[in-house]
Amino acid sequence: MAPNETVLVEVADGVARLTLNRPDKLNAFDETMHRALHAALDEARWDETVRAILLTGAGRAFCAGQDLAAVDPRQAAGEPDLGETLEKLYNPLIRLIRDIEKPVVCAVNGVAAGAGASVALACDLVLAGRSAKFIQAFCRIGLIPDSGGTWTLTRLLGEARAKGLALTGQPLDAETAAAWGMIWRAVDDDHLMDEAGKLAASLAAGPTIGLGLTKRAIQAAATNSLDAQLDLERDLQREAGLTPDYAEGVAAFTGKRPAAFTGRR
Ligand code: LHQ
Repeated sequence: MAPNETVLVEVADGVARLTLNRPDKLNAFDETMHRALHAALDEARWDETVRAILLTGAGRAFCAGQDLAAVDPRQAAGEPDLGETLEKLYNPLIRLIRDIEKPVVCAVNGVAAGAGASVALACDLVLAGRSAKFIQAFCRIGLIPDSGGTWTLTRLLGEARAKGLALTGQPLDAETAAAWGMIWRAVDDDHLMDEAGKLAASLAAGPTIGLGLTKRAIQAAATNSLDAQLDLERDLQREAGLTPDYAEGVAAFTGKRPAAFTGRR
């Protein structure tokens, strides 16, 4: 995977590290960065040597959402169609992150605002530096939380907190985000990339197919009845039980040794 300007890509030891790279704009999304991120995620999705993805931002922010200069109604030729921007760029990105059957870790290294917060929260395991803030900035400019924000916030936090954040735009610090169950962990800023790298590496050494099926099942639980979920678990467990990693896991357990998973079918 070749690096490009707006998203840096490094693959090592089973982890694809993708770094949003428009630090002067706090990594706000323009169309070029969107396309670069989508392409990098898609490549990591199908690359068999990649078994976990780590997403972060260059500089002092994770991502400030949409680049507002690129969608300034005063510069638009006709009426702005933000729905089209979502349909064309953001919605495919969120769907892609959720559909990749590999763990996606997000290291929130600074502010995550607007759609930047939504992208972070679409990832599977979110770590944030203690100084990072999540800002539902949409209400400050007359918009609604998008890129799955109304869905994710409501599911992770419940209606009271989702509305509190979305209607006031008040920043939420990383510690509170973790205490509220919005993210996995808050860690010291200095340790963020080290911790996130270790987490991604340990996931990359895991039973990739089983982890991917686990992701699919947990996501399906949001809309399934218990009956439907029990059926889904039966089907996915059948699939997991056929993987070499299951045989290896059991052999390692009975042999009292660490498992050497391959992540292969
Ligand atoms: C920016 C941005 C930015 C451009 C900082 N754009 N330059 C989806 C579909 C279609 C359309 C619309 O929207 C969406 C979803 C969305 O994401 S809407 C929400 C968009 N995001 C925001 O409203 C957040 C805007 N940014 C901010 O409120 C602040 O920058 C935060 C609170 C993130 C950080 O504040 P500070 O630490 O004080 O930094 P700063 O404001 O000084 O920003 C540094 C530079 O980055 C600055 O440029 P400059 O040339 O003056 O140094 C900003 O203009 C630029 N920047 N966010 N979204």
